[in-house]
Amino acid sequence: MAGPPLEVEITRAIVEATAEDWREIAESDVVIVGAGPAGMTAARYLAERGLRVVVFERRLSFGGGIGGGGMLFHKIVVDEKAVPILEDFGIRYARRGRLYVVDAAELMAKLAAGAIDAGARIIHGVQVDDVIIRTNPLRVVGVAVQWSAVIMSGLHVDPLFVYARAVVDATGHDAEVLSVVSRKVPEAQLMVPGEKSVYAEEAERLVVERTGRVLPGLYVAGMAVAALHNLPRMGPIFASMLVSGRRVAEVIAEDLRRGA
Ligand code: 48F
Repeated sequence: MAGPPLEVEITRAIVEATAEDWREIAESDVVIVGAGPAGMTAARYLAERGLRVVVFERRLSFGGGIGGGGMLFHKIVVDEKAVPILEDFGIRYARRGRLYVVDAAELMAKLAAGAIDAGARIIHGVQVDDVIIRTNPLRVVGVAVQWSAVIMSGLHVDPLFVYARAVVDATGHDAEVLSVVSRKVPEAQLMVPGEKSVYAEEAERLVVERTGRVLPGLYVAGMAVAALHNLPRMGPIFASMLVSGRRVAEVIAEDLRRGA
């Protein structure tokens, strides 16, 4: 018995399965913006706590700044504070003095696999271009999302909305979500001055220290922390990105548990 043509089945399978996912994504526990090292690390540690986690990544790839390695050399480094995280994800490393060298492609692939295997969804080609707020008291309760392709085309197309109990800005150097809030939500009194010049050791320490909640419902991890607090940059040492991702997951899990 002939069923529908294969082309019809292809379309139905993709559209129906996507719609099923998006029905759940629309009401998530945590939205993470950016599938760089901080975002993917956070996704894994949140998802493994049983939270419904979605990562929106505007590109069609994982890893953010990992892929470029150090000046396109295909290795990055971490220091010892990231070793337990590398172990959790099964990422191999080789010691060199006080540093550990990691293959950039392996880091990208295994961070993504770890997040997905823990239950997080990573959605590519989608850009977060606004937040959803509630006032009195002020709280971020989700994000507005749009296809990257639509934004690149310059067409005027309204976004869709994703509700979340926590939103994480893990967008890297430009702190895009925080920048939107600083521009469009004056009552948040948020300034995003941008990062300082290189001071690797201080940057590594301070990014982890300042990771956490920005406003009720809004959190920051990774290089966006440096942009928010005018911290120095550190270049291709990635330990603080991973530790910041794990740290923001701990803070969010605790806040959600307390209902904060
Ligand atoms: O830039 P990115 O890797 O941020 P990160 O996790 O790590 C920073 C390091 O890579 C490196 C460094 C430290 O060693 O200096 O730069 O803090 O990853 C950010 C991801 O977010 C995506 C972007 O494409 C990238 O993959 N992104 C940025 N803005 C948006 C976004 C947006 N508005 N919506 C969706 N994705």
